[in-house]
Amino acid sequence: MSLNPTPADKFTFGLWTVGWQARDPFGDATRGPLDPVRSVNELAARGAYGVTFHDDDLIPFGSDESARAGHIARFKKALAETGMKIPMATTNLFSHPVFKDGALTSNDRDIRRFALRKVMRNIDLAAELGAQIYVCWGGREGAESDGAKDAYVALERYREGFNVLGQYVIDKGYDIKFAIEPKPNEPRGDIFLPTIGHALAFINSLDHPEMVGVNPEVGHEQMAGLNFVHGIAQALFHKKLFHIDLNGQHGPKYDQDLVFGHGDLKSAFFLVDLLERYNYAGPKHFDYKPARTEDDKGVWASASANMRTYLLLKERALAFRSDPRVQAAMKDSRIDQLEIPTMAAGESWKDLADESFDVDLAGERGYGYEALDQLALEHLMGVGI
Ligand code: DIG
Ligand code: MN
Ligand code: MN
Repeated sequence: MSLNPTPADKFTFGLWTVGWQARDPFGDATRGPLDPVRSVNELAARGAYGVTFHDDDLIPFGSDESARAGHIARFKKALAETGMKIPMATTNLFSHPVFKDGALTSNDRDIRRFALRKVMRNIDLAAELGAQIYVCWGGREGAESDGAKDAYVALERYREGFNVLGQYVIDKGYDIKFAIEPKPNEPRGDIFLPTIGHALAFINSLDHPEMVGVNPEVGHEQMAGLNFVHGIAQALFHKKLFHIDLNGQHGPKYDQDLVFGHGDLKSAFFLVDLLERYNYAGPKHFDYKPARTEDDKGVWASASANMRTYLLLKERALAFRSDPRVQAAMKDSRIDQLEIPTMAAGESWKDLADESFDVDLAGERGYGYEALDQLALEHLMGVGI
């Protein structure tokens, strides 16, 4: 298996990732602005499939119509020259001070209406560039104090916003679905729809739930102390994994947006194993930040590192599952037994009565998970089989 990324691997990057100038709450930018055209060319040269963008990444906020047209034209030319795709787009509803109390859930109705106009404008551009997924990360939809926001009412406004945008896409005839990106906190003290579970429940309340899925990000679930592999399994279970943000995180702390695999590597291993086994066909999108310490050379090394790590883990996961020792260990763990329905065809609860079962004997059974986990670790470490 080749470790050189190609467009067939469907690796994509947000313009805001390699373009992050590394400004943080405690320090100024350490890198200059990055031309989106250069990002397209550099990522294409490294085997990426496409790029994604917020409206403001491509068209600086407040640009007039002619400047806007110029930015778009240059970008389109670079896409045509490289063959790079735009599978996903999204809106920046979090940088401008106008959104400091939220966008779709701001207490101020005129700001909520402005936010909807901003999203609709960029949905038009997304459709024009062929994007089929529109991500909605509500970074500012939340509060620092429970007195500031009635969360119940905020969810009503949030639902209203999604219903309006869904109707817009339907009326325009766009082939676009929405993907909600959960995050528990940062930049708000608490963000609404904080995890995959909250988002999945919320989607059921919408007018067109079939148009809305999730875009889970590795670090965001792990910031909440949750198991990302389980979260993705549930998103797949509900057929709502419309997109994914891959990166790294070292557990519950600020959002690190590390290179994919540079946080919890074992979780990344089992994530790639799950995505590949369940034939996730969407873009493998990296939403990460090159460390503030890096110069231009470091930025591009980090971009390649994301893709190389995914391919290495894919190769290791395949070796793990085809290892006869692993297959034997999984048999010992009776992993295949979980796939057998608990009830036989035609059975009902009535058939559960007076079944002979020795609870103490059953309680003595071992599952052999330690040996299986060690094999996974050794495959991850590249220990020869
Ligand atoms: C942060 O994780 C968010 C924003 O960067 C963007 O709106 C979204 C797109 O993947 N991820
Ligand atoms: Mn993040
Ligand atoms: Mn993200």
